[in-house]
Amino acid sequence: MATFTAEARPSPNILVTGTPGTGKSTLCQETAQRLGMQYINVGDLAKEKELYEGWDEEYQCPILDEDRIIDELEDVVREGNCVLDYHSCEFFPERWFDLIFVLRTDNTILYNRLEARGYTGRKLQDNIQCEIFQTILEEARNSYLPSIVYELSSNEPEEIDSNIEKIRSTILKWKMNNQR
Ligand code: DAT
Repeated sequence: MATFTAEARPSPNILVTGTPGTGKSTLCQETAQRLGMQYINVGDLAKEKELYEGWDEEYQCPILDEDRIIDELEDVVREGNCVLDYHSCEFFPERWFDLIFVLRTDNTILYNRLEARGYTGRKLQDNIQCEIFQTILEEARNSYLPSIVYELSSNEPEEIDSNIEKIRSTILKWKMNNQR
């Protein structure tokens, strides 16, 4: 099976990131289906393979074993054409991604979505603050070339289609610039 280096993959890898509840899974599943890409939900993968290294008492959730996640995905990502979904972005190797999309949602809308998901108290407040302070956007700009980081608004269902079109055109542009 052919493998590709970061410079040579024929189709880009994209990372869709953002605060929990901004719509990553919804957008990624639809994008993967429409654009014929491989969808990887990093949180689901960790759960499925128990890629954890402890328990966070404060947030009452497992702590991701980042090294094992990277080992697990290295070969898949090397082929290109992947769409990864995760609410953080700094621990992935920079060479994995060609394009980064950060989803953004207005606070009130996000609050309602997270409340509907059963989030309460500190967990709810912290996630809302994360969005207010643009934490994930800053993390993306600090971890990758700012020129490959795109912000996408994710408030309304109609934006799912327009965001997929934006991803499609950005991929096409990447392919034109990376033709060999
Ligand atoms: P995430 O994967 O970022 O945690 P999700 O895809 O599970 O988010 O979406 C959270 C909720 O919001 C879910 O009920 C679907 C809804 N949703 C997602 N994208 C949306 C959009 N663009 N407009 C309205 N609702 C959206």
